[in-house]
Amino acid sequence: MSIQKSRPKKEIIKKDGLFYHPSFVKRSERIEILDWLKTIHPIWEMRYSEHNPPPEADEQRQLLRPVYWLGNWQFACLNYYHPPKGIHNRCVTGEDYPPVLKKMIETVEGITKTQIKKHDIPKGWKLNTCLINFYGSSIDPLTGKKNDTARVGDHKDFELGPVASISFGERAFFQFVMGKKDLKNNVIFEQWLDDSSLQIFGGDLYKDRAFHRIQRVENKLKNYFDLNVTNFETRRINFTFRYVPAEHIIDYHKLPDNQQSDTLAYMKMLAENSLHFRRALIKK
Ligand SMILES: O=C(O)CCC(=O)C(=O)O
Repeated sequence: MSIQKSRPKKEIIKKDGLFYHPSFVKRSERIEILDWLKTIHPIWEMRYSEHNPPPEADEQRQLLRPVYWLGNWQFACLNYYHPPKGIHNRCVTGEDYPPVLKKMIETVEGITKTQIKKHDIPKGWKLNTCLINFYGSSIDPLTGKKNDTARVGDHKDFELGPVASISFGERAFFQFVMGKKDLKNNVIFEQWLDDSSLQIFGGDLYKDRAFHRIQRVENKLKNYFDLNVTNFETRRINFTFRYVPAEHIIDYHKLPDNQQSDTLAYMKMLAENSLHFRRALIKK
């Protein structure tokens, strides 16, 4: 008798500090979100800039993927929001959530309050910041050669309180790891993130002490998203929702001159397709 191999069953996961629903997003919401995604123009950012050059251990490099931020934009060259010390001049006022996300995130905030311990949710916490990551392969415009960059190395999300993540497209293999990057067997939990799934994590272990990473994204469906990203084949999209206190979100024209100068080219790129960023550039 042959043993049939099957994919692991998609299951709801509930742990102290971690919640996962494999099919949280409704079909109609999925359609609406994917339609809205066609209206935005993600950008490629460089990690460093003129006034924030690479430290000795690093070098100037492009991020592995195009991104888009909602709520506020954390430009990579401004070093991202990093409390307790790195809180000023890092989060630039961004566009609002489209109605479908606004509504969905209210539900997610409600779920978070039932799944994450009260003392792990800061006062005033709300998921007012969203990073949209586009995973796939960059395509060399001259040769057509593809380079699969669908992964994220060990890192923490430093925004305070729980984060919530919604995924579309191919499955991603997600791990929580402890300690130094190259330690073997340091994985404390791993799981696949499915199309239309919701993952929430918070608290001392998964949010504060563990790092997390995406090891790989499957490439089985060969069904790529049709989006405004050139020379890139997108097979997974992830929305990560976080909390930044309103007092740490600043309008572009209030950034110090050096930071305005380092991000001006990105603001102009965004302004080409966004009224919000056009207005931000003319405001004095
Ligand atoms: O793509 C994912 O599921 C995780 C993304 C992530 O770790 C991040 O945006 O910080």
